[in-house]
Amino acid sequence: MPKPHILQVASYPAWDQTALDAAYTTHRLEQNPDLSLIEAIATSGGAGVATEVIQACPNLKLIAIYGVGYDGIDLSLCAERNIQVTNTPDVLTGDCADLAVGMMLAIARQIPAADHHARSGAWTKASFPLQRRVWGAKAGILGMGRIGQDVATRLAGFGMDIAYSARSEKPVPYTYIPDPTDLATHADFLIVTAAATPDTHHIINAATLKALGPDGYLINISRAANIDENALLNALESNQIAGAALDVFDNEPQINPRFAPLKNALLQPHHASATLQTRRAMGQLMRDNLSAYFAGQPLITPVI
Ligand code: 8YV
Repeated sequence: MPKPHILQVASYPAWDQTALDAAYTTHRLEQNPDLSLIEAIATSGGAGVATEVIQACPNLKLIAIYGVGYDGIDLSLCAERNIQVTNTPDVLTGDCADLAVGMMLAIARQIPAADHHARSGAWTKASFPLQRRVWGAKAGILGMGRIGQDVATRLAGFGMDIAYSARSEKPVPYTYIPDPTDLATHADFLIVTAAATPDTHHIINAATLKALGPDGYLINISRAANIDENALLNALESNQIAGAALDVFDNEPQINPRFAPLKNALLQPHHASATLQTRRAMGQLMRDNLSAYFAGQPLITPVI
C-alpha cells in the first residue's frame, strides 16, 4: 500500500519524525516536491502554513497543527477549498497555564536576578532588594478560554482577586470586565492568554499599558500579535509599567535587541507547551488526526 504524501512545514522531535516517516511519504518544501501529490500538511502553531503554500497544493485536504494556535492558517481559504484543519488543544493547556504562573512569580520576585545575586557572590556584599508580593494581588486575565481558565484556577490558589476580559461573559466565578483597558486598570498582573485573531491584534497597546500603570506587570503567553511591541518596549524603557514577562515576540526567535538590557523584562523562548510529556501528547494527537483523516474516520480535534 503506497504511503500517503504529506508536506511537513515544521520540525518535530525525533520520536514524532520517526512515526511520521513510517506512516507517510514526508516532503519538505526545500526538496521542491510535486505539490500535486500532497493531501495533508503537518505544521505547528508557531509555523502555520503560508497562504501561497496552501494555494500551491491543488489536492490538499487536511492541515494538521502540532499546537493549539491556528492564527498562522488562512481559515477562510481552507473553508473555501474544503480543507479541514486540526490542532492539539487540551493536552497543552496545563503547561501553558503553569508557565504563565511561573513567569508571573519570576518577574514579581525577580527570581532570575536573585539567582544571579546568590551565585555571583553579590550576596556577600548586600541583601537582595525587596520585591513584589503576588498572593492576594489583583489579576486580570485577557482571554477566558481553556488556558485562561486554567490560569485562573491556579491564581485562585494564591488568593488573588481575579477579573477577566473576553468577547462574552463566561460561566466562571470571576469578575467580567469586558474592556481591556478597564481590565488593565484593575490588574496588578495582566495575563494575556487570548487566541490571536484580527480582533485581538495589538489589544495590548499604549493605552492599556498606561492603564496598567507603574505598579502593573504584563505576562504574555499568547501571541506577539496581541501586543504592540513597540509600545511595550517604550513602557518598559520608561518604567511606565513595573515589568513584563514574555514567551512570544515579534519576529521570534530574532527578538528586538531593545529587550536585552531591560531588567524589568523576563524573556522566555516560546516554550509554554514545551515539556516532554506535553510534546509527546501533542505529537500523538497530531498524528491521530492525520491517521483518522486517511482512514476516513472523524477527526479527533477539528478546528474546521
Ligand atoms: C507551538 C504554540 O505549537 O500551541 C501553540 O500554538 O504556539 C506552541 O505550542 C510549539 O511551540 C511547537 O511549534
